[in-house]
Amino acid sequence: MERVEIRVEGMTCGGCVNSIQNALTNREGITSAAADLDSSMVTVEFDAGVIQQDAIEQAITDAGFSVAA
Ligand code: 9UX
Repeated sequence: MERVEIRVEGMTCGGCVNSIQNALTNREGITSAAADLDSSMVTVEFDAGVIQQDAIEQAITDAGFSVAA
């Protein structure tokens, strides 16, 4: 299991937290996603044999958020 922390722009409320977590955990290969509103960080645990970080970041942008550089 791999773990990555990604800084996300555009999370401004608890609804955003839920939608980003749901968007991520719906993806094959992602086992957990925990977004923190105060730090704007999302911690994602995933199976690197199934999904990679670029696709995780794509899922975040597909959900309407931006990934910070
Ligand atoms: Mo709350 Mo987050 O209305 O987009 S879900 S700002």
